[in-house]
Amino acid sequence: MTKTIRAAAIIAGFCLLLPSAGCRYNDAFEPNDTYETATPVMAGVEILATVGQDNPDVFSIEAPAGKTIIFKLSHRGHEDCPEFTVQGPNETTLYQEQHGFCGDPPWMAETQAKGVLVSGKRGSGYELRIPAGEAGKYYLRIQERKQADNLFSYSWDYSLTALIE
Ligand SMILES: [Ca+2]
Repeated sequence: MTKTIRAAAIIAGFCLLLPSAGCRYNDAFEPNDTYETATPVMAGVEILATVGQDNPDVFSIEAPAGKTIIFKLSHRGHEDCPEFTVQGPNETTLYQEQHGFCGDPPWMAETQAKGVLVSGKRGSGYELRIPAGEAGKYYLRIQERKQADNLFSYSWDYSLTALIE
């Protein structure tokens, strides 16, 4: 075992024991916590990312009018507890889930524009289908839900693929 591999293994072990150390939160797309700093995604290109509590991830995609944007997310590890928000052009909220704890199922929508379809559940991935009423930028915001009793911040490793059909 080389020194580098040994050091990486020690850090990985430390992160498992102490997730609050922040090591879970490093993905290639930070900072992307706000709509202004959203990570642009290309249709059909898979993104591998990690969202942490108090560290939301925002992605944007350009869509022409009349198409449907499909966000597909799948579980890759850690705590699968996402809360989704979708915003369209002109800061229109098209979908917003109720805030709550991870253990508060079912996660109901607070806002759901006409034609928006959301399916999936913990462990099996999620799919959000968003009709693009007008051309422009659409945003997906992912927030990790809290647990009622967690001492340390949780995070979720996921993959995201956006499609335009
Ligand atoms: Ca983030």
